Amino acid sequence: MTITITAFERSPDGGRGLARDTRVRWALEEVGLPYAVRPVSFAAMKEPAHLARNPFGQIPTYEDGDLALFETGAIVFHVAERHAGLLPDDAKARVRAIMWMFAAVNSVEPPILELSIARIIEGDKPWAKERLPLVMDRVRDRAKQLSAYLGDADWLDGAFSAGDLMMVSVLIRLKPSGLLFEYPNLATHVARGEARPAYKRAFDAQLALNTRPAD
Ligand code: GTB
Repeated sequence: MTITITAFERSPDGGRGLARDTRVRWALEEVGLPYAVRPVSFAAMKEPAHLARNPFGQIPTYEDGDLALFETGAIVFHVAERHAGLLPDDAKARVRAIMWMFAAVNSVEPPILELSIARIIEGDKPWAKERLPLVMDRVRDRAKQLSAYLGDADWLDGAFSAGDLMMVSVLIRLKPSGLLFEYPNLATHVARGEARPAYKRAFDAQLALNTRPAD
């Protein structure tokens, strides 16, 4: 059975790694699982066929036989649990890696998402100029804490894990605002993730989908 994921037919970033299918592709590449991609348009995402895969009408989704999943944290966890390479064998290290996956989506991603919304969607609102610095400060609070924790370590808890994969995927979204580069060790953490061959394959596949000629 081939794993099939959904991705933007045309991603707003032109397929440069910011959309969340990148992290699922990356996880699949890390463990060496082949997968197919079903591109979906913004309109198709809100139609019944896709809502049956994800009730929130979003990408990415994951299908393997009769199993259909949404939420990147759950998808990456599912892949990591079943295939070697993303979770340590030691029970305590394993649950710490899972803790970092949750930290990425639950503690670090929310303010970063707020920043993207404030810059892209609310940028032309009359109150945007007043709100943006507040949102940026909330991102800085989290980034500062994470940066202090990471210090000069290569990865969050010893060897590379799904925790790093999720955290790097979340931090990447701080690149367009430049905020990531205020924290050199976080920027290095992201660069270390991006340098992994599996990440490069995931990135290249997403870019290829978005730069293909129109049908
Ligand atoms: N919590 C969910 C998960 O982790 O799976 C969130 C999924 C989600 O936000 N999906 C977005 C989506 O489908 C795509 S990734 N949006 C369409 C909609 O809601 O109608 C968010 C995203 C989109 C585009 C860029 N970009 O181009 O820069 C970056 C991130």
